[in-house]
Amino acid sequence: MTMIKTRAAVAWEAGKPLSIEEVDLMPPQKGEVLVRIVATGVCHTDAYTLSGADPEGVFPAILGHEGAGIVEAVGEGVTSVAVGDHVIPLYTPECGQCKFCKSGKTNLCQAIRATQGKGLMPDGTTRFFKDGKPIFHYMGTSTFAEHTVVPEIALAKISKDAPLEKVCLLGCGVTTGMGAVQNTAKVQPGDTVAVFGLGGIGLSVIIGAVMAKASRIIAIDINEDKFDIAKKLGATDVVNPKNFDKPIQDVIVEMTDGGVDFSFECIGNVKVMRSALECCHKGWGESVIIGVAAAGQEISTRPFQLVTGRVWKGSAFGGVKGRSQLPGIVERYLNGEFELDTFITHTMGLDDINQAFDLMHEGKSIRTVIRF
Ligand code: NAD
Ligand code: AHE
Ligand code: ZN
Ligand code: ZN
Repeated sequence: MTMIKTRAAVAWEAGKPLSIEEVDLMPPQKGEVLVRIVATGVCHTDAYTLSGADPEGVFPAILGHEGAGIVEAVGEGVTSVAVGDHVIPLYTPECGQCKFCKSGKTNLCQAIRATQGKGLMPDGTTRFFKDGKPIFHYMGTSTFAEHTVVPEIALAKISKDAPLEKVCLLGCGVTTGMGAVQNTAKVQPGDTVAVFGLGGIGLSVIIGAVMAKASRIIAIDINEDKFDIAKKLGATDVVNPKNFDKPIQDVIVEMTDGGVDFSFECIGNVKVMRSALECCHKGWGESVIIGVAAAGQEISTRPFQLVTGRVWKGSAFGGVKGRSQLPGIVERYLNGEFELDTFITHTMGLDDINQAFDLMHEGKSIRTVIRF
């Protein structure tokens, strides 16, 4: 098999719009798979990396990590997926062999994390080229391309009944929010929850909290346009911190007779991370950081907050082990246990992808799905 031509949105440099162009893609090498991407969501993390704030951001690169597609070819030695299989690329792979996978304590497989963070395939090279010059991969997935090459261990094989233009959102946003509630926090029936930031991630925390039968779900955002959708998904209270002349943590502590059982930061703002911790109940409240903050940003609080029983945690991809657990989450979607349509506020072609970033920055979209 020779190089194929494919269409991709190339991030040539930080802070610049993506450029839609034809690029060359090498065939999948040993342990790799060629996937035709059918649809991809646009997550805030793509915008974060494009902004230049990501210490692992390398350019030129093909961004995108919330996709779904169909296997078109497999490299030597690939046995777990075959041509025609429907797959979701995983930025958190699952090798099953590394210390992290074997620990049973984390989903953070480290088998290929070092090369992935440098925008390279596990052998230290790229598959994408333009005029003979390499273009970096992103999060091991690069879903802003009609075709991409992904390591076998970074593919979840899913049901062919699942609509790829919807379940692509399970490649990041929805799985992350739901999983943070179910796997990281382990919210129990009757627990109270506060969610900071009502984008794709925060709204997915809400659906996770509803599924966990939380008794109260307080949704917080400075953009009140997000409140209707939060209530539709099951938020019991909506709060705009700008409407108060005291810290938002004090407001929530008063609303909940001492604080919530669990809070989730879904913005990437270190000041809000502090509020999210400090609105937790003394003695047992737990706060989960999901938002990604730029290099150089640091969190702070009085250690007394932790001494007196609050717990600070973080969650990546909702603690979900992609290969073994994501197919089951797709089945739960197909069984009607949760919906995805409400998240998809916009759908467009790859040519318009910069508009998807604009809509996100303007606070007008939850998720834009790019359909190839
Ligand atoms: P988004 O831009 O769609 O949503 C962010 C929301 O936060 C918006 O509604 C915005 O109005 C709100 N907001 C901004 N500043 C605020 C403030 N000061 N107080 C209250 N609300 C505020 O983003 P998203 O795609 O939902 O992603 C959210 C965050 O989660 C990002 O930092 C992203 O990088 C991160 N993320 C992390 C993981 C993970 O695995 N840990 C996965 C996906 C996304
Ligand atoms: N390169 C970034 C890492 C940002 C980050 O924390 N990424 C999340 C996923 S965000 C998906 O939208 C993650 O999975 N982290 C675990 C990991 O190993 O990267 C930075 O800021 O350095
Ligand atoms: Zn994401
Ligand atoms: Zn592993």
